[in-house]
Amino acid sequence: MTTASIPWMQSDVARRPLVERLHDWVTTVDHKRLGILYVVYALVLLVVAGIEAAIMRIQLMAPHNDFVSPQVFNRMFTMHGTTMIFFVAMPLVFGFANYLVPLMIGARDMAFPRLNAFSFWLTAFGGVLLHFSFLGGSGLYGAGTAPDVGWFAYAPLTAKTFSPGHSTDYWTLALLVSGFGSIGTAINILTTILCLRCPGMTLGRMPLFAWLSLTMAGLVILAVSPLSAAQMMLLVDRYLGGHFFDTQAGGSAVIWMHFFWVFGHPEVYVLVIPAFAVVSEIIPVFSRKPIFGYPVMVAATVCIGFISMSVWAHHMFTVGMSPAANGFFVLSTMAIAVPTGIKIFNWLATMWGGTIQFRTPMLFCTGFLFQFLIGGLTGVMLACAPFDWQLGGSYFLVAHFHYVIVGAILFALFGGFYYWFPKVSGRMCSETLGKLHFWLFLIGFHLTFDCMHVPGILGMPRRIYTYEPGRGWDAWNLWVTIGVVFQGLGTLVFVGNLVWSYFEGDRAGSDPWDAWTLEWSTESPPPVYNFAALPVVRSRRPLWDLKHPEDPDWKYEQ
Ligand code: HEM
Ligand SMILES: [Cu+2]
Repeated sequence: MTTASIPWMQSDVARRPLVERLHDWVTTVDHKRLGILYVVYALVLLVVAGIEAAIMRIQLMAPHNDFVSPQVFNRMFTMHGTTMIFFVAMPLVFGFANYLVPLMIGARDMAFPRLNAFSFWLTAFGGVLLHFSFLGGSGLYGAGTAPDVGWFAYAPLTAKTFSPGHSTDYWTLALLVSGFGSIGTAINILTTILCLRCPGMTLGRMPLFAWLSLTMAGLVILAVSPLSAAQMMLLVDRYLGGHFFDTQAGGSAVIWMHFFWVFGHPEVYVLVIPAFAVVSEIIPVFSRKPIFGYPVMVAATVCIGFISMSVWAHHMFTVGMSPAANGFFVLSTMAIAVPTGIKIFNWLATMWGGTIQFRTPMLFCTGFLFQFLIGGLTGVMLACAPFDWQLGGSYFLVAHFHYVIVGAILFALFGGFYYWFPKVSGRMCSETLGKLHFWLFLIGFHLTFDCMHVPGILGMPRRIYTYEPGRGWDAWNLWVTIGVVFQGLGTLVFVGNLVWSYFEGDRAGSDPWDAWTLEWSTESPPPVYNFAALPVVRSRRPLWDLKHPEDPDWKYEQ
């Protein structure tokens, strides 16, 4: 491949001054560049939030430790959780969707390119605003630096009385601003998929990735709106004398929880559905078989999307709801395991009898399957209200959600990185470094999060600053921290791999994995306009049809 075929990357590097190239990136409205911006932004904050996690884990490594002060510890877990969800996981998911959806459905860009850019910059600004809180020392603003109210910021902790100064304002404004960005992006993804598909790309022929992005976008609109409303109410309480969440004046602290979890629960599906999307593209290609049960996969996902809107109060079993309400949320939560199980079976059925190639993307997807199963099972355990009363406030819960968020979502997205990096950069990632990354991360993940279940069962609460020796927690906590070291090393290898491969990797060509979806029909990286002539599609695997005119899919589908 010549440099001339990679117009906006390599020829730029050769000719134009740095300032101009930066200017191009800052003012871009191209969905591919915005996708890259999201992902790079997320990776930077992944390192920041990872350092915050490491600080917490050093503090908890041994009993009676005083590596940081209790106040700093509270700030660390607040900043870690908030950053990871809103400024790492969400941007990663949006970055993947931004880059891939138009290419996969045969479109030249998103429906609203300028809204797309605006949304990215809102998200980016939100993260910067949140981190500026570190600079707001007591000398400058009266009190407080980084927020210390937890990523869910329960009332009345966020009231002026308990959170004087501006740390909580940074938290709420950052989420308000980035929330508007998320809603903008979701509207864009939704409109793009519904209106900009190329000729022949019916809804039933879209790659599963596009279907799942559509579901994710719908959930973002439904979930982030109540979150934004809650942030505005909080601002009214803090600045305009409102009492929405002030129990002393007739407000309700529980209503904040409802608002937060009506967002918070679907949010975890906003993150996990794109992970499903990535896995649904990778597993067929590396098993050399079409996805098993396409219509069922679509139905199960949409079903998960709907059910996930009706389970939020499983985060509130200990609030004192009526038995009937608790019962409803127990059952609806467990119901979600049914479509989820169907999806797992279908991925396995896709692998079954296939010629499986364990390249790095496939390795990460295999890790995903196994770990998502376990995380789902501890979820069903927590969905039993009496079990939740015992362990909901403990380290067991922390183990559950990290199992799904790291073990499933991050693993799938890592797989996605290795799968689509050749498309984005024109270069192959190093397999050796990729496998090293996989094994380091796998060992680190299991050391950290398997071990975390045990002190939870033994009674270790979440969000504690330190603990007494002799409760059976000590050794487990040490192992948990040792696991973090492996995950950190794995992340370094990953970032190193991306940088090295970008400059030194083998040329990828347009279709290095012999794949089937439209993004692989363009050059790597794709030209600004994506497709010189819009493709025409007759089946779910348009590239297979092109490569195998003697045995095309459209003969069999429908
Ligand atoms: C079959 C699937 C799942 C079930 C049945 C399930 C069930 C639950 C339940 C009942 C809780 C509440 C525990 C409590 O607050 O005391 C919970 C917490 C949580 N789950 Fe899951 N879960 C599932 C999958 C997931 C997935 C896929 C994710 C992430 C993408 C996730 C992330 C979380 C998080 C972040 C929390 C804790 C939030 C917090 O308190 O900070 N779960 N889960
Ligand atoms: Cu939930």
